[in-house]
Amino acid sequence: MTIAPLSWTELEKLTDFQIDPINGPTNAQSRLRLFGHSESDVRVTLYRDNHAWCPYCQKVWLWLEEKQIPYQIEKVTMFCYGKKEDWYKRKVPSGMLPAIALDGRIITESDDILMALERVYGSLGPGMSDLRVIPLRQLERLLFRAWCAWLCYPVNSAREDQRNRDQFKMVVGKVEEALKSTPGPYFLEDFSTVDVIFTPYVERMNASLYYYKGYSLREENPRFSAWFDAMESRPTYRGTQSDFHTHAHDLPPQMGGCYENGEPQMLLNKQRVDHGPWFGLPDVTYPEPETSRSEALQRVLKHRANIIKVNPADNQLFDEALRCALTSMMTGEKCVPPADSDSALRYLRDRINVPRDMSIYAAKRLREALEKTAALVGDRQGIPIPTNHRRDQDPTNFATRP
Ligand SMILES: N[C@@H](CCC(=O)N[C@@H](CS)C(=O)NCC(=O)O)C(=O)O
Repeated sequence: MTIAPLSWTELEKLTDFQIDPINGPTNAQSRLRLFGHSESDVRVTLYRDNHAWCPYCQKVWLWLEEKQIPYQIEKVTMFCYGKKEDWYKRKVPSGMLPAIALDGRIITESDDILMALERVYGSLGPGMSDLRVIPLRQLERLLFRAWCAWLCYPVNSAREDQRNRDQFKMVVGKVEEALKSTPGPYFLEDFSTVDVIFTPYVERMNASLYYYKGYSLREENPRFSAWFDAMESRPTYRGTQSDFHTHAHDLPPQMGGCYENGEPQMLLNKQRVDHGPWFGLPDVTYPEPETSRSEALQRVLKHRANIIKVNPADNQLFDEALRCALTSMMTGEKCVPPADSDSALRYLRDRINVPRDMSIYAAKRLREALEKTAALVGDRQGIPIPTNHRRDQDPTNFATRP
């Protein structure tokens, strides 16, 4: 059946999605986390990026969430998204993230931050300087370097690409061995700081190698696969988790380029991450929550004025097209958008950022609805996502610092 787009007021009635940003599960929108404590217990401020993209910020964020330390959050713009805030440069002249203020003292460098936090709050399992942890921290850096060597440099031949792949897989083999040496899915007997340290880049490796090299880290390595599954059983990790689309397009400006190898599997993977279907990609395996659609709707409703303003299409045309996509997402019925709105709908499809905007399944639902609705009127893509900056995502166009 085909139906007419619902009005904004009618759409508002279809969602009651709510989170408790202060004491509820981990999420990217929080500015204060108390875990049942009172505000006077807050001794830590975490300065992290607006887009929940920065991997070193994710490391500190996840640690604070796991330890349930009361803290507040200040969001800062990364260079590739827009202008770094002057107030932050006065605190941290390099502008680098993350930083924390601990009892008013600024600390930078994610490892130093974790060590300083350990001194005050105790460690998460064995600490950063523990003899079991140090070699695993070194292994994480080895894996990181092998990943960069494969992903971030152009090669002259398929043989060179294969050599970099072999080198990366050799280090992955070492990580698999490390994971195999304990009975459970984590690096040590129990979940610990080591898992936190591996998380940000392993998540980015999984996404970027799938997209740029046709290699599925999570599917091709049984211990990694079990580790990812175990991580996804933790609400803390779920709250910080991103999706393949976000990482595939956030990484190039930050890493100074990501290079495709053009192999058939890579081309298939890229097509799927960019154009769907997004369900079934190995970026998530836990079951979809029942609230994914109402979460996506609630997030769009909250930011709809800015979403419409930054879209290159005419505001009225896109307003109607967007309501069509949301109507279809919520009712399951086809809703034909105005003619020529296909590229505008796909512009938004390509700019949903996980977890900044919404959780991974909510984003899949919204991408799917935007794509299906766009396909009813045409096959024009949106303006391509830039690869050397992401000022199309400049936070000043969306939310401003209170
Ligand atoms: N070694 C540092 C690295 C931090 C780092 O590279 N941060 C990047 C973001 S992931 C940054 O702040 N870049 C400046 C910017 O993009 O604004 C750490 O562990 O904290």
